[in-house]
Amino acid sequence: MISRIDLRGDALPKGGALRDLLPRAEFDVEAALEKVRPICEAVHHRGDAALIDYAEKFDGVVLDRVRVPAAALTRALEELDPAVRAALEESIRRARIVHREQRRQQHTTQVVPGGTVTEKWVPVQRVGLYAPGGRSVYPSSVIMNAVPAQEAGVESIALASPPQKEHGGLPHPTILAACALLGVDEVYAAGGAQAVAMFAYGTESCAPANMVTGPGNIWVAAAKRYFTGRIGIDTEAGPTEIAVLADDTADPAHIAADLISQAEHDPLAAAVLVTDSPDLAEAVEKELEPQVAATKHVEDRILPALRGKQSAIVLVDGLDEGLRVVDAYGAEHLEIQTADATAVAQRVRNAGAIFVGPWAPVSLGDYCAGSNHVLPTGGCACHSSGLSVQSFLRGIHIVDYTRDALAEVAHHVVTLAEAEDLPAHGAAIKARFEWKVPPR
Ligand code: HSO
Ligand code: ZN
Repeated sequence: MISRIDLRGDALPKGGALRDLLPRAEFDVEAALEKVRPICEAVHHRGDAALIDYAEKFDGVVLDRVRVPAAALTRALEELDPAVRAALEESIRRARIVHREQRRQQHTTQVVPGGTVTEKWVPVQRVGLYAPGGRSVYPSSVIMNAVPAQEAGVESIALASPPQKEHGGLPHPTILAACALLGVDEVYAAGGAQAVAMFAYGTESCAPANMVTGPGNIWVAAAKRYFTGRIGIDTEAGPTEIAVLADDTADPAHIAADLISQAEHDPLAAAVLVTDSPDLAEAVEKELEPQVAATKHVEDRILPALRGKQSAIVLVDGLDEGLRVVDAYGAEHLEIQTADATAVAQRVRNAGAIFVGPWAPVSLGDYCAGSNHVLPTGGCACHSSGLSVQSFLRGIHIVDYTRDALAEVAHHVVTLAEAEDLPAHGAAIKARFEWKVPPR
């Protein structure tokens, strides 16, 4: 059901070649870009009318407007299953606790007497959040996007989610209910690339946003790439990934369950086990069969995900080699199921989020750990972080120097300007002192 990659002995390459040996899904955002371009242009030129046309074409619904009326949010919350409501509220509460602590204080550094640089943190003014529909209706992702934006102090937050035929052209009711719980009251029934374009350009009913975040399919990822540079984005968000680094102390039933839990998202989802224990590898493989047989979404998602070239059990000689492998892979989610997992987690360099020991499965992080579940995929964990308050803040340097403080360093500025053949830069300094500052 899942392939094996044996990297024991000399099979473990040195340096960058290791990354090429590791399994990864193909997610060709570049190819999708071609299809997305005309959609974005149509929204640019025709605004709401284009959104309404695409709702009919892609979602099969005829909308008379894209903005969701406030009454629909209230109704969705009233009709929400109380147990789901309580779970969402707990998820929100925990996410707020963690994200509130991420807020940054303004900081002033005195570089020299009379010369300071202050870093001031300013929230992005308006953010568009995207929540997918269809296969992945995740109110939890609304929480993971809205909470950091709110805790960062973003003034204006809007959300878009595809209109659903079976819900009278409104986004899915649990998405609406999550918005109501979060206090996000500006909601649009728009999906895919056209929703990203709505936020990027603005339309008659939706003001343009400075930034768009949230998971989505390949069209959403392609639209984010299309608008990069014009608006801010979080990440392009490819199919989800779980990697587990485990030794012979781990419970194979837990590992199998956790691998399946992320395979359940998508046929392109990746489930990777890295272990130095051939016995554990065998036991996990044995566990997969009955556990897969006992669950849902088997044929359409779990089996293709586990059988796909993006998933594998990777055998290594020991923990050090295992760490090299997981660092080269840079998983979105990494579980450490080894002896002294806390210490091992500290040695990991590349991962979107790390889940330590037997009692912190990825599912906990998906909903209720307090951590964020919008995380870098496709190896982007090697250079990027998951969504946080920081994602919605800009650090602005405020440079404040007195005459004496500028005078002290003026000759260096002029020298560097001359070295770069930019005499006007130097002249801007000289003009202030009638150039009496002696060149040192
Ligand atoms: N594991 C997904 C997030 C999610 N799981 C939403 C359940 N619902 C990507 O981190
Ligand atoms: Zn998940």
